[in-house]
Amino acid sequence: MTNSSIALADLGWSAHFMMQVDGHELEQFLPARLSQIHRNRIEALSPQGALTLTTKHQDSTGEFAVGDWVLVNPEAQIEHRLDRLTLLKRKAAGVEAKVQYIGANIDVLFITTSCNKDFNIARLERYLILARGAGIQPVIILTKADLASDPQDFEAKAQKLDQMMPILTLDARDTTQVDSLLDWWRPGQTAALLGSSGVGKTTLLNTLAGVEESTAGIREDDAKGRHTTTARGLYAIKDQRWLIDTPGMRELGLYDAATGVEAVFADVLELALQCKFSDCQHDEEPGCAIQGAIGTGELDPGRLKRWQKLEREERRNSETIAESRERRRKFAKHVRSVHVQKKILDGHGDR
Ligand SMILES: Nc1nc2c(ncn2[C@@H]2O[C@H](COP(=O)(O)OP(=O)(O)OP(=O)(O)O)[C@@H](O)[C@H]2O)c(=O)[nH]1
Ligand SMILES: [Mg+2]
Repeated sequence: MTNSSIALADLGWSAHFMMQVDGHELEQFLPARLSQIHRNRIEALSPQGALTLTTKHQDSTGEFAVGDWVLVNPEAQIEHRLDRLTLLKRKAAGVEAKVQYIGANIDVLFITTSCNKDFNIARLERYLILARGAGIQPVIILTKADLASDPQDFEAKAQKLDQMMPILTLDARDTTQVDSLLDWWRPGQTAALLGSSGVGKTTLLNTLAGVEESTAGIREDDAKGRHTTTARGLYAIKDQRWLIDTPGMRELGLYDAATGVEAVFADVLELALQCKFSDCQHDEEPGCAIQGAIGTGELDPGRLKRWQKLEREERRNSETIAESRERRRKFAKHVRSVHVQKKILDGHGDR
């Protein structure tokens, strides 16, 4: 093995990426992993050290995600992005129907919340849908256990979502406790931290990596953070592990998440299959297995409501994003045809 191939493996390079590149390309281009995306430039890590890249032609930096593998040409431009193993995406915050990439080529998602007012089952379900939909192993991290009188209560509530779910309850500043994250994340793998502002994502990164990314105190009354981290970034952790820190999320809009919803609400879906009518609305129809399970206390009525809400939202977001993509595509086609017509009228057209 050459030095550079060792460095590539250290960065998380694997057979999945190697198979996409031929020898000729490797002579011409340098593989690199994106570590920060800005409006006009992209930071990356490579066997030749840190690089600042630009995109080719009209490619927007928004097409790329932290964690992506790319081939870089000698002009320090991104020649080509390699197919991703996994991609975390959401509906961008705000009214516009757009997709936002959270990170790519992630193996483990550390869904982070605190043992305080930030803890919210509906929000945890959303994060789990995101992870399951993307085929990424979720691990729930409950921080600030040192400040709570009843951290086990929070843990028990989270465990109800899935009996098999790994849950780590800890003080994010304590190195020994935080080392338990390493059990879920092998060398060469990439994990990402997701959660609201102030829950301790950057504190976990600092404790794990020994780096000093800035953190800040939260408001005491509602436990809300101050949005200290402003950009997603990929960082090296011990033994060739990689960690993506993200800014706190105010909202997590679902997009293209139908399989995630199905996986997280498998218990409800299984009951729905047993309803007498295939188009049962789980309201007051006779023979409704879901209402039956609510009646016996087997199913929490809140969970039915959350499932119905998420299903509606997922469908609406996916439809509006598909529609606005189609609108943009038609508009771009129109602009191109106007451009061609103008060229012909000006006498510059192909003859
Ligand atoms: N006591 C205690 N304090 C913690 C713990 N985790 C984080 N904190 C504190 O909580 C505050 C917010 O932590 P950050 O790491 O900045 O939170 P964040 O999730 O990165 O927030 P954003 O960057 O805004 O998304 C800091 O003052 C941390 O020291 C914990 O487990 N116990
Ligand atoms: Mg932070």
